[in-house]
Amino acid sequence: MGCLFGAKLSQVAEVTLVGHWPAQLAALRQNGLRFIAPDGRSHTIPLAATHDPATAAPADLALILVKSHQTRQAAEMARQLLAPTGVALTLQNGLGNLEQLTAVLGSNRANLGITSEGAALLAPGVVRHAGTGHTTLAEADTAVAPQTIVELFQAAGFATSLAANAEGLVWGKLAVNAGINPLTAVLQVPNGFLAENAAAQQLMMQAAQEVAQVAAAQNIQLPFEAAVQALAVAQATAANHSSMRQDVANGRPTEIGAICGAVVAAGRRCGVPTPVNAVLQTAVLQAEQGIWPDAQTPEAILSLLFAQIEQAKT
Ligand code: KPL
Repeated sequence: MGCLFGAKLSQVAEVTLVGHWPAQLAALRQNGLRFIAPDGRSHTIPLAATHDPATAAPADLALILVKSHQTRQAAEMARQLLAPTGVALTLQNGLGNLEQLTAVLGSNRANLGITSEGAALLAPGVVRHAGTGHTTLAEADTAVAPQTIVELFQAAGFATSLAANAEGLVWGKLAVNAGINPLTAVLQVPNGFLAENAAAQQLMMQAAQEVAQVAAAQNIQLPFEAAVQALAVAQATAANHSSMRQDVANGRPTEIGAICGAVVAAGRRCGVPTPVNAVLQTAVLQAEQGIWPDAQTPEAILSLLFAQIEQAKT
């Protein structure tokens, strides 16, 4: 996602990609970024890339697109590269990212949004814009006005708007991610499978619905009906491989803790049972460690998950 946003924003702003992965930094420095558009056409974009945040200072905007377990470190890097009036914006999945940015930068220098843009890194320095989506930023009283960032994103070609209900936005995206990401990771299927297979669809919608119940118990209003939206996103991104599926396939830690883990913890705090999210969390943790049996068919894995959920309810 960092490469996608960096590539498109570089048409309208000065952009530096900041990261730690040596192969990616080397490829970007040597060859630039190869950008493959949704229609399959590709071109190369020269982009500055560094591991040292100080070389990107002083920046007006730090777009935070790391995995949620790297947010704290990214916040420290943002502190080094931002101008005193610069703002960090998280478009990450999961709960708790804005809080971590705010702890380091202060509330008038951190904001959040959500995006349904899809991207896949095919190789170091090669990104595919897998599907166009919509980006929504929260209204906030920050040093750089959210509207200014909306206009920047729009100029770069991202459909972007502002919304007042920041918590609703995050919990809405959380519901979609809890519905789609763990199941695609455990079943190793593209998002569209969850819309086509009746059992998978049922489980996806139950997981999203649980998130909505936990949100409702905290008086957080979702901007849509969670289960319906999860289905709509699975259909709209049918050919995509979710970020969590890509993480499991590549042996990387996933964001399950900030997604289902955060839902289970919040559910416990407000007395809402979350057996579906709890079972999906365990299943993804097992998949991360390669314990989940690859040889099983999606149908067999789904039956097992349903049985585990029934057990978790008792
Ligand atoms: O946010 C996503 C992700 O993969 O992390 C969705 C919306 C599920 C798209 O794949």
